Amino acid sequence: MKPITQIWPDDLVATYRAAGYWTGETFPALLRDRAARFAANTAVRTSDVSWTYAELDRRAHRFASGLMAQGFVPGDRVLVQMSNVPEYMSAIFGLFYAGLIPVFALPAHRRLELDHLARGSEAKAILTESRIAGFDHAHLAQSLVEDLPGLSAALICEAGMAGEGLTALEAEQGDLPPDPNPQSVAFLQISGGSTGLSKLIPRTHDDYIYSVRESVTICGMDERSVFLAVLPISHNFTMSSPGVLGAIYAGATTALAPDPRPETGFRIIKEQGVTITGLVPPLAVKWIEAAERLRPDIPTLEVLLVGGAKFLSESATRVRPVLGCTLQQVFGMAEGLVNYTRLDDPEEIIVTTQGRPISPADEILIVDDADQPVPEGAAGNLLTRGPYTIRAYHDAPEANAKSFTPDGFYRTGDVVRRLPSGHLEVQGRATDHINRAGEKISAEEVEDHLIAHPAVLDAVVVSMPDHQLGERICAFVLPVGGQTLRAVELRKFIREREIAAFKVPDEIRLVDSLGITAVGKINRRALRTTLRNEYLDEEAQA
Ligand code: AMP
Ligand code: DBH
Repeated sequence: MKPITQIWPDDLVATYRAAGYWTGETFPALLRDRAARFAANTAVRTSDVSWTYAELDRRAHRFASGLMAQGFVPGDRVLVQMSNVPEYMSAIFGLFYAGLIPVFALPAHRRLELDHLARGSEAKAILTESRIAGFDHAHLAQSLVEDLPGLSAALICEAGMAGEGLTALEAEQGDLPPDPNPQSVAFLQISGGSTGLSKLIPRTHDDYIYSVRESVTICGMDERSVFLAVLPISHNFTMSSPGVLGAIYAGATTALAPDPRPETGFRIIKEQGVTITGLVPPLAVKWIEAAERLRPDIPTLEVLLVGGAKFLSESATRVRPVLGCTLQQVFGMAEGLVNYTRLDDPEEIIVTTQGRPISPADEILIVDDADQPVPEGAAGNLLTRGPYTIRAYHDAPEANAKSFTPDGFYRTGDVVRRLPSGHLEVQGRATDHINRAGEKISAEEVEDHLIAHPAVLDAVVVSMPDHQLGERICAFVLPVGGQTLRAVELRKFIREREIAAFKVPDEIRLVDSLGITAVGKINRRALRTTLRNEYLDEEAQA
């Protein structure tokens, strides 16, 4: 097995420790400590489950013991594909207690993505639910175990068992391994990916817990808070900004939304006294529109975080008057850097910016395409380095050479402008991914799927503005000469490739030419821009 590491230069490690950013806390120690301090507080609550911290600790311990009894040893990687169910919380802490390394997949992922993540992380097992949103994940997990030599077990959480879905995998609480080194990798997050398939993001106990701890303070959470997880629970936003791990850090309660509809959200907020939640912009707009109609009774809601994609100020200004809570914009990335507007920022800043970094040690560079700083206040490429931003993806030398500068700055791919107050305004991005309602999709990955069709000579995938989603996926497809090809047929072909549904193009345009002969791989970037602009001009004239 390739070791999974994340290494900062020695002098920075010393600085981050001395400054108190890295405190040596680890995830297993965190839950143990909270279970001792807040034993009787409610950790997780849904309509049919209510677990105290003591109960969550007990369940995590039993699950860890079950994993150890099955022969898993510290350092083994486990692909986790779960939805917003209470068992998710006992599962991930059970993995931490057993010293295993979770690899976080999304519920929307299908065979192709799971295969890629399992191989890349050398996962020994996949942990999933028997069904999520009607899809048979148990079957898929079993067939991956059959096909992948290193993947030896499908661990299935039975769906709809009122919190008892993992019971069959548990064992009597036995001894657990010693706590890990805080600088070791706690888990692998996944990148939205601008080139090809997702990359693996190793996050350490020290670095991640720092970002979670500061997020708790910045978002005003404490043990009386009730956090509602609406977006997929394993997404970095829902996990850490301040998310379900922030709730654990604070000794607060996590409530779980089975679906993201505003009606569901409003009901749970009322029933559970939710104080804080997070949404992507298109959902936030839906919630605002629904609230105008339904006038929900949600006085406990204090903070609504919105992030994952740009939240337009026209919508942002409606949050406080309509939902009666403070908007907190959050601009983050699974690779690290997270920016928040502060709860006491002037309303003007809250509605027009995407916040400022968590840490005084977050270094921000805004540069032109030659990596030279742009004048203060001008838009440029955002590069960053700091106490919770990774230095490298796992086992990806080529991607690392592109995504990091020689002195360790991460190239975010985002184009931003900085205000004198330090707040950032996201202007757009320099890389070719599509941000479809907060889901990041690599243009190149979708192009590769299209080109795999025998009647497709070439394809170019671009983002198009979309009133509801923010952006949608548009594919320009050049058929092989003389072949007839229909968009519906191609769409069906893509679906059958067993990829996440959010990657299937929303629009397929068959063209006679892609504008340039012999496209090759030389300048697809320029081609994407040209095609997109031509299309937008045509639309504007129509
Ligand atoms: P990922 O690398 O998949 O975690 O996605 C992170 C990316 O999402 C960022 O680099 C931005 O492109 C985008 N993003 C996240 N939050 C915001 C936001 N509030 N406004 C604009 N873009 C955002
Ligand atoms: O989009 C993201 O990846 C994101 C958004 C908000 C994120 O990782 C985060 C907050 O932590």
